[in-house]
Amino acid sequence: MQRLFFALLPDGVVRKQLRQLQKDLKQAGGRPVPEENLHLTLLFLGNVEADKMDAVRDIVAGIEGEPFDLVLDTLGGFRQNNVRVLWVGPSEPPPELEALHHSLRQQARKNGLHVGKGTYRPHVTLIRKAGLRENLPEKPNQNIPWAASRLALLASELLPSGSRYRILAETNLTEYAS
Ligand code: 2AM
Repeated sequence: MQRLFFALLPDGVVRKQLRQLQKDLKQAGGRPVPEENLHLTLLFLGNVEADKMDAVRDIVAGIEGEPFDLVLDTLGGFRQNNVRVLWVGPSEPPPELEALHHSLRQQARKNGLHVGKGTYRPHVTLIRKAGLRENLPEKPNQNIPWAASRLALLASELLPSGSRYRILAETNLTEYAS
């Protein structure tokens, strides 16, 4: 059994900007997500049994699509398992992102995986155990433009020190030849 999710992984430039944003939000306190863990979840699968692993990897291998642009321009917060989480996300998620989420969801369902019903709220978690949202700005100092192309299947291990993620499969969205 492994705890799995599909995510977009930021390139070096976006990662640096996210790091900067974490520093800009120091007043929120809490625990910044380590740089290597920064990601945007496409679909959370939760615990998946070993006999489903091949199917899940195949979903990644079968993904087709071109890179697309999104802009991280909104800060938000929510409670998760009684812990306050602070995130940055796109105020206008591009249709390609929604389409990718729905396609992954459909394929996961087809393979008998349990996917929750909640609305998809694309975001990059920046800080866990953060302070009150009211003290925080609504927008980052600078918008973060992201040409998303790197998609991965990740396994999450919950350790006392925090989560550790391992990339199990990865694919790159590439431009179609014209
Ligand atoms: P979070 O960053 O908002 O905590 C690995 O845990 C990834 O899956 C994280 O991006 C986490 O979101 C997300 N995640 C964890 N539990 C989830 C759930 N029940 N529904 C949707 N996403 C979840």
